[in-house]
Amino acid sequence: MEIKLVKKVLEYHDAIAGEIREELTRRKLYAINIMSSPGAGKTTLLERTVRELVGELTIGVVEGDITTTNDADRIAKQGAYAVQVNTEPFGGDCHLGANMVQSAMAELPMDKLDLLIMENVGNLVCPAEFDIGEDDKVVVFSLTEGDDKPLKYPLMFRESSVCLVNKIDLAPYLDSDLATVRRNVGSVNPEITTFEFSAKTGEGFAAWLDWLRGKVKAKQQG
Ligand SMILES: Nc1nc2c(ncn2[C@@H]2O[C@H](COP(=O)(O)OP(=O)(O)O)[C@@H](O)[C@H]2O)c(=O)[nH]1
Ligand SMILES: [Mg+2]
Repeated sequence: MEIKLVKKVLEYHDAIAGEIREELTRRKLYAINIMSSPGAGKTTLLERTVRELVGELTIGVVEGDITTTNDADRIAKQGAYAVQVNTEPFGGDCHLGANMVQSAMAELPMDKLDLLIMENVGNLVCPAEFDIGEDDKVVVFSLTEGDDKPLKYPLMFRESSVCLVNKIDLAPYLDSDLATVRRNVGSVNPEITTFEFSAKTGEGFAAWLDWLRGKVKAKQQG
């Protein structure tokens, strides 16, 4: 009986993720799901992404956090449409669910958007397990977390198409080194596309923006 119930809940979520994906296909709108542990720099890199692309692309951001509207406030200041989802009323979930994303999309001017970004709740485990209708999952991994984390939390790195290695400005002060990070990320997912940058200083950021532009264009033309 219990197993049946769990299966039904998962089927319900997957069905909604399917509806989101259909809507995005119909709109030719590219969407990414950004995941990481808390504090890896998701919002900081999104602030810079929006700031650098504003005027070129119209961006909608769904912000997931257990509580507060801090991140949506930060993103809206940079010129994107931002909606905050708080998971506290859903029992303090540690990840965004497709139902939450669908509700948030109803608050966004979907007709205007060229790019949809979902910032997941900070957690290196659970968000990787839930489909929220995105085109690509993107994992952010900062050097301050220690270079062994891809080995310890492999699912998120396996599920993601892209790994954004952040906080490279701090490399001189840390034991983590980029060569080990590259090796560990690659050993868990040899197919993953990796960009290394500092969301704070902007070093290395241009290649990520170019990749994103290419994906938006490919979906619009596809
Ligand atoms: N030195 C440095 N700090 C960063 C960088 N990116 C983010 N931070 C800092 O890391 C902290 C957490 O960033 P935030 O974007 O809120 O992380 P999130 O929880 O993943 O959204 C903040 O104090 C940021 O200023 C970076 O590239 N270099
Ligand atoms: Mg954040």
